[in-house]
Amino acid sequence: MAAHAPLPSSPALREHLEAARADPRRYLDEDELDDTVEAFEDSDANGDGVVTREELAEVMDSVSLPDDELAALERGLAQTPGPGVSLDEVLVMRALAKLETGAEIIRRSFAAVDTNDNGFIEVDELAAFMKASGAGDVEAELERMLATLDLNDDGQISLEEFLRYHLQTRFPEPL
Ligand SMILES: [Ca+2]
Ligand SMILES: [Ca+2]
Repeated sequence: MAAHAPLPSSPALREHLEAARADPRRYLDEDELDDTVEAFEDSDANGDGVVTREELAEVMDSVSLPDDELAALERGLAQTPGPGVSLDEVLVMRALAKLETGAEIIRRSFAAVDTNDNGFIEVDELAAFMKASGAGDVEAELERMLATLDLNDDGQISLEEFLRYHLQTRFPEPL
């Protein structure tokens, strides 16, 4: 059994990635949205609503774009057919990258609690984690966590359950 399957196989992540493709704005907060729009407008030298490879190369000589914004523009150019990318396409790339980064952080948090590395957070692992993080009433906390995260009621938390919960709570306008 693949204890830590690659993230793209997660149905929860896939659902969010699809939702982000359909409506990237709900995955970006106001600052991220502003930054992406600004980087796009800075790069669109002739103002025709499309950033081409040539325009991006040119702007990079004079302006230093933030890493995330540059990555979104480059990924958009790489993955979109045609001579350039639109703002909507770049917003999708920015939202996908945010989701992928978020999912990887969630996966690492899961792995840190899954100390026997079997792909599930069992009750004793959860209890140990809560004691270490200074939870007062461990029993009550355990019950609360399991009620929230253990969707299939098998008494342990799978990576999929963990991802589903945290992706849902992490984004400004979750599904
Ligand atoms: Ca475990
Ligand atoms: Ca479960």
